[in-house]
Amino acid sequence: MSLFLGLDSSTQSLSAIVIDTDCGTVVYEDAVNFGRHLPHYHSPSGFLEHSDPLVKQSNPLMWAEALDLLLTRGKEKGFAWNAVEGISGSGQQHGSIYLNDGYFDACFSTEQSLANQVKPLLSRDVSPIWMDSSTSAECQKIADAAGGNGRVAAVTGSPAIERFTGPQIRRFYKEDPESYERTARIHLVSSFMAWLLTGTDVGIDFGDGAGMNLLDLAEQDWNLALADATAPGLLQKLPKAVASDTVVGQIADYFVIKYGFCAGTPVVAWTGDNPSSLVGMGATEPGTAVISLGTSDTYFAAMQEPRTDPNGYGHVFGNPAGGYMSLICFQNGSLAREAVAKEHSLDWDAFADAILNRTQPGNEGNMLLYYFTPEVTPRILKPTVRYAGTEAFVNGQDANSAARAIVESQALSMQLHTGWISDKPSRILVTGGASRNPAIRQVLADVFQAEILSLTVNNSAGLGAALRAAQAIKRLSWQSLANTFSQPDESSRALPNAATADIYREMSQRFVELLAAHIS
Ligand code: XUL
Repeated sequence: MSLFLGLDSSTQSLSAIVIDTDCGTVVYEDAVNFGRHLPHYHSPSGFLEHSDPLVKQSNPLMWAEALDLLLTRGKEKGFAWNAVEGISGSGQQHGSIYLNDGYFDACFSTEQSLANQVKPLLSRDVSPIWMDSSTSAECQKIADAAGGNGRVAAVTGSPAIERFTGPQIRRFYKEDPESYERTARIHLVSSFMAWLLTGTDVGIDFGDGAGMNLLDLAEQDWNLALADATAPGLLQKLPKAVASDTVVGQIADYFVIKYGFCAGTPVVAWTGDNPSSLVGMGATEPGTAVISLGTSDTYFAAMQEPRTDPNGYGHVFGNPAGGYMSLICFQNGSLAREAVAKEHSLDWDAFADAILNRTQPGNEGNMLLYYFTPEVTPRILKPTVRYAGTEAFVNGQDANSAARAIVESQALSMQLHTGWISDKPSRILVTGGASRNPAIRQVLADVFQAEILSLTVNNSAGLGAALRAAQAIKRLSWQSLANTFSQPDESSRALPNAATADIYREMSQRFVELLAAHIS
């Protein structure tokens, strides 16, 4: 038996998956949902209410409390945490946590909860997360100071982007310079969680660090000019940038005493949820595209050399297995699908039935601009929802077409905005909650004219974390890990219907027109 624990701290939940690399099996899985299990944080979808729709923040104590709860649940269910030989994790990307100088002496005691002990160490009680789009002015300032967005993209893999950590740090510095001054360390969600586990000053890995507008991809270190353009003294507040397979510390005594982990259990650097998912999907070599359908929808693939999006929406991140990955993010993912399902009183079975059995590809021309919250691809700051098509559909009286419209419109937008990444893929792997829906897989197959397949394991980010721990500690090869754990679920295969190719080519053109008509 050789067990490795992967944790994933996502927007809406903290999940755990334990793999046994000797037997090639998943031996434990659990998840704490922030809205359901920690309602006192008033974050039903993982973030706090805010009067400005551009601002999206979470309480970082919620993530600390979720870690205690997840491990407590494991212990109560009789799972032996002491059998775990190594741990890694992944976090929602770009979000930042601000800590004062007490951070450097922190030593967690089992007398109190983690959240209670982290509270006095925060120099800012909220964390801006990836859904925040309030930093346009800061992006402009950083780009101007650093020699233009072309330069920022050439160095970091992305132009200055609202949700990226650098612009968020600048906004904090401008709004509350005193608290910024009191900040001794700034962590990403991923490295914050790794700090909780080890109690030591852990680094930020190249995969997640690339989502900050601060990391020089070629040098694999922080870029001084960008740090200076972002906020004064920033370089001293950033942890080290480290390779993704670095052992950043050993599990803190808190977890040994409280949950029974073995003293000395190594913790491998955490990374972003998308880079982790790339590993979990077995897609670390170029040639396989992945679509992740979660709170955000993302499209990503491994890349040998960094290539940036000519339209400025996409990103280059570090690939935890070496090299790079391209990624493009669509903010209106599952929450938009849920909003349409709720508006039309459809449960997920009825939603799938509406698409598979009650409507046809092309949907009689019905389409939806589905920007319930600001969007990053394409860049839309003002929430905009428009139904376009038949009278019944526009009047909200055609629930079946509404279900098809949200899925088709999301797929069309994804296809439109990902063409720069690679030649047309013939096979795309899908992951995330909505990838279990056969209707969504079929629409993706038809719009992309590609075979769509999901894996037997659902939590690809968590699985990627467990695989990364196993690779870093046991030095198992990526290929053998992928062959064992990242196996396609043959029953999930959706094949493209060639007869729909023309329908979607024409529809894509109309989607562009619809966007142009309503989005300035
Ligand atoms: C990627 C992005 C999102 C978050 C979601 O750039 O912003 O996919 O990582 O957790």
